[in-house]
Amino acid sequence: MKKMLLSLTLATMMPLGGALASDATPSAPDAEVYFISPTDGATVTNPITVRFGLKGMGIAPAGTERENTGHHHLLINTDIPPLDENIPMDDQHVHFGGGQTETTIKLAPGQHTLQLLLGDMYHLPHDPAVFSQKITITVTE
Ligand SMILES: [Cu+2]
Repeated sequence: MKKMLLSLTLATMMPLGGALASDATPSAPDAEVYFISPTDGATVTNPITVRFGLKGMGIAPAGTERENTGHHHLLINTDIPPLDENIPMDDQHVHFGGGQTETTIKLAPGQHTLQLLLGDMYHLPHDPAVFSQKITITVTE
């Protein structure tokens, strides 16, 4: 029991995620990312125009070092990836490293989820991470 208490104390004293906190780019305290369109629960047809909204921070292309900026990532039918790693780059994690604030996608008919996650110049989520609500849309054709 004594040993357990000791390790608990040590764990508490360790700066949990300390390395992450120092490596990650800080986000602005009031930063908010959201979908301008489509909206949660929307029924849409292909091609789907997705517009990204951002408050409290600015957009900068990947590789640009500027305080309180980042670029959008569109997560399609997936959850938020590990926040201490570079955001994956694949069909479900689409990067907008050019600083784009909208895109046009095609999805199979049915239900899909979309979520936005802001990444810094290295494609790493900020600390704290800035991500949107996960929305569900229905594609009819
Ligand atoms: Cu990126």
